[in-house]
Amino acid sequence: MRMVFRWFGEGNDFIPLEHIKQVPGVEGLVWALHDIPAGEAWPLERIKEVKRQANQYGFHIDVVESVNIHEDIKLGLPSRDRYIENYIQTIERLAEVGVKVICYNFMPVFDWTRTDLFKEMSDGSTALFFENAKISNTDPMELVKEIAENSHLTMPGWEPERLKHLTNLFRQYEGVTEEDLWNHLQYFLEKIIPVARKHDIKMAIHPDDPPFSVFGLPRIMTSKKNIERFLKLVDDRYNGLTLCSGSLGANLENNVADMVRSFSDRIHFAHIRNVKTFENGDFIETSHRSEDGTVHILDIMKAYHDVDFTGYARPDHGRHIWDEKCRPGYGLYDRALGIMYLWGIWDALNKEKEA
Ligand SMILES: [Mn+2]
Repeated sequence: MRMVFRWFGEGNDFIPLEHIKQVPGVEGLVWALHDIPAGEAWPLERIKEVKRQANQYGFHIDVVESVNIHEDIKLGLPSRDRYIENYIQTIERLAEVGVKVICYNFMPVFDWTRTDLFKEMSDGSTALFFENAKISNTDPMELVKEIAENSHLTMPGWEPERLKHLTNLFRQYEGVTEEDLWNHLQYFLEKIIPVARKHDIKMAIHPDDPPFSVFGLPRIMTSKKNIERFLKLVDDRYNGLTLCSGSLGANLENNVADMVRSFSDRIHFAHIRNVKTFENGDFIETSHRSEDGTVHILDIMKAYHDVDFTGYARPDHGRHIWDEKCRPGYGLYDRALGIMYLWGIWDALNKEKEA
């Protein structure tokens, strides 16, 4: 397991690299050029600049999250070929600086959805929260406004420029079924995966967050059965997964530890976090500790250990604790605590194996 830490870039993250350096066992930064709109090729000079910044602190930049996919690709419009060309160019440039894994997702319109970014918990900490009933009663425009006003910094997947056209986007998705989305994903993969293979970059799709339809939009990366189907669309190791325990875990029917064992040779990036799911479909993000949520982090780590996982892993999100001013879900403190929990399990399992 190679521990990495998401960092949103110079001037775009509250956390200095000096502080990330002090978290035990973090070897690399998970990064992206968040200001480049989806569909445009990333400039090589900008990529190299991030590499220089990271290398100064001894971090590698092996993992990129995310190179976002233009909506026209997801919609299967004729203009998609131009955006796929740009995507290929970005892959080639990332290969030039030694990037190994690209995380991306194929969710229509929204990267992820929550109804409350700072929901207070009983201990006074706050965390990202999803309230089912609120989603059914909220106009997506309202939610976008709320998120934009409360997130402190621009959130990936919720860029104001793109979401200005929300009404239009929703109209474009009218009549687009899950089967259509599968077809559009396959079209994309058939163009991209040979390029990724040639450059030794593993493509790692992130599951849908949450793993069910929101605002009536189609969603497909939601379950074990659907992940199996995904892996067969292009049956190549370079067509792989970012297995996110918190996203998949928001549906209690998903057994993430079982998925780790089933898909181990295709998991290139592990997102590890816990959520507490309620019977009415609501869920809140919790600490990493197994007993704080409904996702069995301990079982999941045991599964990764049993399959000799050598890929990259990061604590996915954290709560907001100790009055930290931070991006929702991306404070330093709770993610650092999460890392220590993950290392604690991992080291104990290593010791057990040696004995
Ligand atoms: Mn994730």
